[in-house]
Amino acid sequence: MTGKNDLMDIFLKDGKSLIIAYDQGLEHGPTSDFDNRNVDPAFIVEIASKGGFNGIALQKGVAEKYYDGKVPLIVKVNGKSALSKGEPNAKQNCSVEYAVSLGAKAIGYTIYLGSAFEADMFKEFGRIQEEAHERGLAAIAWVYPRGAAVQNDTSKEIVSYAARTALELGADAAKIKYTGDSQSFSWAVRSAGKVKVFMSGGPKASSDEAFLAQVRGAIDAGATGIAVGRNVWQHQEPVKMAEMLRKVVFENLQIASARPPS
Ligand code: FBP
Repeated sequence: MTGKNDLMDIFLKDGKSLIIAYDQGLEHGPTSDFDNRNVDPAFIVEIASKGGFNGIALQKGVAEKYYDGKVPLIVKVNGKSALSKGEPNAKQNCSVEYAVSLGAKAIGYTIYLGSAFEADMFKEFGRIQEEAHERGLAAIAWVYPRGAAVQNDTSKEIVSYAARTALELGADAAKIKYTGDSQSFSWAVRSAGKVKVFMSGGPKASSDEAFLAQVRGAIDAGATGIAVGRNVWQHQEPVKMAEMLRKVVFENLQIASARPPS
């Protein structure tokens, strides 16, 4: 019998993976994240294939209108806006069936671990995960500890708890924030067991080197890869950034060797 983990194979190359995320239009709004280039979804869809990404994560509306079928699709089936305040909650906005019709090979779902509404998200993800597996799709959980109960969402303890939650709830992959160093992140990877761990990007880093150091640390910790947005598509040369990322993730190069000579 093949394991459910095989559902992630389409997103992997030699066991590693680079995923580009572009759901920030809903999560953050077209404000400081965007400029004249990257507000256009077509720009990101093109980077996904030109940059050699192994997956692209989109909300259903963007997938409907812009997805070109060149890179395996993850449809985010829940989300929330930055305008909603208080304890975070994100409800399903796209069925698994509809995600399949758009060409999805996985669904993405955000769980705000620690939120007053975590039980609702656990329940909804549980149903969606089962349906996704029945239809041959992987279930990727964005597990973001958040809400009044969470003091530090990048501490070793909290990020590891996020990783473990993904395993306990049946995710095939977990997208989690970086803890800041490789050693502590390795405990999160260990806690995730057979769940594939992807490092989330966060706001654009101060330099290429600073971002590559995070990626290097995550890979050294045993992560399968990264699932990032702004650090790629806000970059002046996104395809060049993707090339540097491929060198770290797939060729296992150190930062100095991954960067082009200046
Ligand atoms: P970035 O690499 O741009 O941080 O994107 C990763 C991501 O998980 C997106 O998929 C999502 O829109 C965003 O972060 C959510 O960010 P947050 O909830 O932390 O503001």
